[in-house]
Order: sequence, then C-alpha cells, then structure tokens
Amino acid sequence: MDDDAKILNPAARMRDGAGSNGGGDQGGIVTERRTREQTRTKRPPLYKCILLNDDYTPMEFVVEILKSIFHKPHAEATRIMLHVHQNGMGVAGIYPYEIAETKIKTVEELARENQFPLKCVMEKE
Ligand code: TYC
Repeated sequence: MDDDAKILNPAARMRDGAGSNGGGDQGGIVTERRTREQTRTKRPPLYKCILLNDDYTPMEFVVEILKSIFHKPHAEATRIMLHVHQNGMGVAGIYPYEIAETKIKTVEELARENQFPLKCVMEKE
C-alpha cells in the first residue's frame, strides 16, 4: 500500500506504524497529515447569465425579471434593462453552472408564458 492509500485508510497506517506521512500515533490516537491539494477549497467555475435585447418584450417585464429572478434592486434592474436595450445584451448575474442554468430556464419560461421573445444565454466567466 502506498502513502496516498494510507492517508485514506487510518487502519492501514496503524498497522504500518506512525510517521510515514508526517502524521503520528500518540497512544492510539492517529493523526493524519493532509496535502495542500487535499485541504484546498475549490471555488466552482462561474457563468454569466446574459439577457438579449429584442423589439417586443416590454421594458417593465424585463425589469420585473431582473428583480424577481436575479434579485436586483429596482434602480439597478432598470439600469441593466436600459443597457441591454441600448447595447443588445447585458449581464443579469453570475453564478455556478446549475444555478445559472435554472435562472435561464425560469426567465425563458416566464417569457414564453407571457408570449414575449425574451432570451437569456449563458457564458463562462
Ligand atoms: N427593447 C425592448 C423594448 O424596446 C426592451 C427590452 C430590454 C427587451 C431588454 C429585452 O433584454 C431586453 N420594449
């Protein structure tokens, strides 16, 4: 058994004796050393939810979407909506993959229910 396997299997380290991975066995209490890689907390990759402009979705509807789904205060929601209106697209929010995906589905579902062509797409940060 190699050192990596012993890190994951304290019983094996007990049999082998302490010290092989920098841990120890003090009177039956086994301590295990973890590598930097094993203790590192990884941040998930993030994705932008990008709203696309169109000629038909009402401005007030887009502002409501930004408030209700992306939790933007009214003034910021209005600013983002106007940015999309004037520039063709704009970032509504940035999230881990599955959260971004769910928000995009919710936006397009609400738009469809209201017969608006509003689209929202994902882009890796
Ligand atoms: N261009 C739309 C209008 O003039 C408003 C709008 C803004 C639509 C943002 C979509 O993502 C959008 N009614």
